[in-house]
Amino acid sequence: MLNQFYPFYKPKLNIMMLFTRRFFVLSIALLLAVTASVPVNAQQTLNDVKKDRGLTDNDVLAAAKTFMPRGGRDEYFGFVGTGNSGTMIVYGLPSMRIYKYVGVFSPEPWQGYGYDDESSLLLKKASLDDKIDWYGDMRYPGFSETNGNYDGKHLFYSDGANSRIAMLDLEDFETKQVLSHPLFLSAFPGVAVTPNTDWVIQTSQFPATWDAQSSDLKSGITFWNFHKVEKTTKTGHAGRILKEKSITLELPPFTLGYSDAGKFGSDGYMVGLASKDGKNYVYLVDYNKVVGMKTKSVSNFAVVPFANANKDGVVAMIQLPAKANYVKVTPKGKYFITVGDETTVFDFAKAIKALTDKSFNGKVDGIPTIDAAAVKHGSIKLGNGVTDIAFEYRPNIAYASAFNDKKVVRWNYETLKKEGELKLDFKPGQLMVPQGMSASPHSNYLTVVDKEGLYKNFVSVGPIRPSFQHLIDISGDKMSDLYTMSLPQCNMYGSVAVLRTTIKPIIRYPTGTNSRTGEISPFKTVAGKEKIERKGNRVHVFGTLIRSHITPEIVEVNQGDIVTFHLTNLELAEDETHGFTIDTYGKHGSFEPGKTASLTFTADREGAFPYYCTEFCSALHLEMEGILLVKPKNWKGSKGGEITLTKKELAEYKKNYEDKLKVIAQTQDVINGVVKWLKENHYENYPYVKALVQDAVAQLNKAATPKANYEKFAKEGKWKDAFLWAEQYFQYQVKAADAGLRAKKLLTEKLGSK
Ligand SMILES: [Cu+2]
Repeated sequence: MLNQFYPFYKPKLNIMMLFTRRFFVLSIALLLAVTASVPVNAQQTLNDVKKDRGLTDNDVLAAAKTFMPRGGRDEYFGFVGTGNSGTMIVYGLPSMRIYKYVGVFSPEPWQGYGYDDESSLLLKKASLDDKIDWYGDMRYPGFSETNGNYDGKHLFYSDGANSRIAMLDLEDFETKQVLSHPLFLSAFPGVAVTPNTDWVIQTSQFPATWDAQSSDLKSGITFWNFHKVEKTTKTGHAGRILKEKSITLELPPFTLGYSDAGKFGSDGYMVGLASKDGKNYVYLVDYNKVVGMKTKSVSNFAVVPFANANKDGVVAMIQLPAKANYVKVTPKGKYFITVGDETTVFDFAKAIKALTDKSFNGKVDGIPTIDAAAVKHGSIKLGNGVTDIAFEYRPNIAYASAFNDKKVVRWNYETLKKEGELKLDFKPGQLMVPQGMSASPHSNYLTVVDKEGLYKNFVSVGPIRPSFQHLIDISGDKMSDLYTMSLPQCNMYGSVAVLRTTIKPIIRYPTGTNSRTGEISPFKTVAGKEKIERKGNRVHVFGTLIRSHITPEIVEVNQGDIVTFHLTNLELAEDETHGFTIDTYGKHGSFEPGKTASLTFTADREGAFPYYCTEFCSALHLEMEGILLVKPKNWKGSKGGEITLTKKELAEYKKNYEDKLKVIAQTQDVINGVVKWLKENHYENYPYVKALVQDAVAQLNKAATPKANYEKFAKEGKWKDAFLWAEQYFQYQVKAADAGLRAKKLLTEKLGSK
């Protein structure tokens, strides 16, 4: 019908629909044929496999320790920042399976992050020039805490390259906030979180100017104020960083490094690394005092001037004998440990007392210094090239990675004695024990970063290689290297992990949710309310997505119109995400069940542009398509009117129509049979089956209009139109039958498993 009015539109919809189903059947057949042609070994015993593959008992033991049987669940969720990629990897321990990449500082097309309007706005707001920064430098994540323990709610990241801070909600594993730092041009790519997540601490890295008015180089520590329950939304708690309540402590120009917050007895204090003129320090800050001090506004941000803070003795430096890579606070807050070839354990209480009593022995760049010897618990040489430490659940036990010695050392920071070591065949870097930076380190596992990926058993994938990390079993006296995980698109540094059961992710959004705000979108659209609104050259399409249909199927606009597709995924079922793209228009969205998102673009090219679902969602997934018709500028339309069909053509259409009615009747019999069976077996008692049946009914409800149309055109003797509408009706019927049959299959399984 359309091609009569738009000669530039090539009709493909109905023909394609028939073709794609055949194609689907064909590909399944091909797949089966290929599978069948793979040579299959005879039944093997474990010993056969060991012999065939040259595996030792230790190899098999290591495999058994990390193997996740079907239906099994990992004990921990691990989170790794990908460095320059600006995304985060979610993986499981001990299986080391990657579950998800989440866009944080960079656009990520799979979830439409930085592509749909909602997430583009979030990223644009955090950019200095209203453009999206296309990369990041994210190294050390911070977990939200309650009483010093990871509470599984939020993750925080600092972007060292573009001075941004991000907050993720683990309810749906999405980024909710990205803020641009108003003062720092250079930020350290890690954060520290205080024991109740009142403050997320981000420091500057290289000294820089803060505003155009001043050429003074400065450094600083920002205490981002975090509210756990900023607003109650449909989906839950929705904590937020509040910029207007955040404070920066101004410092003289030092290069700042890794920092950590005190706990329990040292709660209210933080420590961090600083260096200047070849000298190395650990600094101590009484932040409870800082956040209560008088501030001045710089670039609309509250700043505590250094002069004020120094006068009140809230900051001090302790000089270190050599460069340190990290400073970490022990789980119960008793010590802070600076990590390097000389690893030094400082007594937190003594350091606090020295700061409070102003027991200083000098000054560096105006900052008072505390004598290291007076506040030191002791120091230990753990190896050559000591890079990092991690704490575990046994009291006072920590691990250290000795890069040059290729070993991990187990040691006691109370007694300052080594307790064991594991020789490795690679140079170990950063370390992580699940919940290791919280008050309750948990696990029998230690992960070790390997930057080099040079081992004999890795295939070469070109000059740039993935990052690697090893999983080490630390449960017994004898440690063992269990598994090597590759992390693609990642230059890995630090990571965190938490007990999986601490995190309670949602399954679907309440229908119409803007996932970035947690609120119901004003563009939410429900079934039957789909519409296209036009005001001048501004076009809003309010559409819906449900297996296996995109409504509306045809959108007509004029060249130059500004068009927004507001789409809502109506699925009630689990894991029924639909993707959406318009061919060659550079737009992609991901629509998880219940989500509403918008895609805006200027329709600047004329033609017929198919749009379709990009996420495989059912056997009829390929039929989730429609077409955007962009009418050329100055298009006047054709002369119009029905093209006259010859008698023979008309007779052919009549026959096609009548044949189609027979197929429709047969399909209806199938549907009726399925419905009868489902009712007899009380499908309504099984929520997931019930959701599938609701989806099927929704498809059938859509079929009322095509039915009225084909009956009307048949009465008028317009057999071509009658046939095309009957075909349309059949499409809905097939989709309903598909959902119904899946419901039947699922219910059969459920009944069988009883
Ligand atoms: Cu789909």
